[in-house]
Amino acid sequence: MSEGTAFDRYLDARRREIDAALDEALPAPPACPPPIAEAMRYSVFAGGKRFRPILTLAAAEAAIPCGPDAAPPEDTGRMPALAGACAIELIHTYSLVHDDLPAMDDDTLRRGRPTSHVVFGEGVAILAGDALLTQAFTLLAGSPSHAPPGFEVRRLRAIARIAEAAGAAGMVGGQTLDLTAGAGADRGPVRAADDPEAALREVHERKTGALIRAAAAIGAILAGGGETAVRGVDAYAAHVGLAFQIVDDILDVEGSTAELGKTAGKDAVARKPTYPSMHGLDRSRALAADAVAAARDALASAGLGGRLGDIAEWVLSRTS
Ligand code: GRG
Repeated sequence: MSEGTAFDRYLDARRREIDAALDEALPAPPACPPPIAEAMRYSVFAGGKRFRPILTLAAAEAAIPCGPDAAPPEDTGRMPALAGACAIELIHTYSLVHDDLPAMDDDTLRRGRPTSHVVFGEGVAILAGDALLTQAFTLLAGSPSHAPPGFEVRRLRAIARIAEAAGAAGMVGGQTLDLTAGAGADRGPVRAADDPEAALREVHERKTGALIRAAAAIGAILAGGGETAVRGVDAYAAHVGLAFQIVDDILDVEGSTAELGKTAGKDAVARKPTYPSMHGLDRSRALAADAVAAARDALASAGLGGRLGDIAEWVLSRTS
């Protein structure tokens, strides 16, 4: 008999599905030189939680219309959503590889292993990040091979959403704010230069929140969900993204390097503004719980069910 809760088994099943699809999605020699294939695989299969791709699949499952008018099996959106989920994880992994570089956060431990540049050298680590980002769009553009009618519009919408979330308006922009913090007012937050709390929120919304929101939204889009479902999932994920980041800040204070698989306590050493540094730990925990409650409200307003509520609670209780 399998152990754990039904939700634990759900997470395990989705992880297995995602890992198998990632294995197929990564390039291998002779299509590419062995060192780049090895560096890409090293970081993708280093033991991440797969939170974002699981969110994509759960959003697809919640948004797929099912009832008397349910779409035929080949048009359920499950396979396209799996490709989207893998694309999101490839982009997330690229961002971690680049974030750890000496020019950025200069870290030596990630997902419990030496970082990519420590193992392969800085040049190959930069290229591995570049190749992971590019591979994500190769995957999105090419899958599934037999697209159902009307799917091309969904595919393009998902590609546009992911590109915006990953690029200068989203994750790259947030990382830029983080990197240049304190370098002068003209380099600071775009929307809230004179309000430290709003400025912190803006960094998080761009650096972490945008990709989490996109992960959920493209699940609903690729699955063929209606506008109410897509908007509901998007609103839900905005709150979940905030909760995820607040918990990340708390874990950086309370977690151990062994448990997190990355260097703990870095925010305080770098004197970065975080939720705990601005609000204290207790208030930060309450703010994360408020964000999860708001996420649940968004689901209820859009009439969405499935595993999305459990995923929001997982974000709150996670320890790594
Ligand atoms: C280099 C363009 C560029 C962006 C980097 C991801 C990122 C932006 C910075 C990482 C710094 C950081 C710790 C951000 C907080 C949130 C975050 C992305 C945590 C790591 O994600 P998890 O916990 O990691 O989902 P796993 O390993 O489980 O996938």
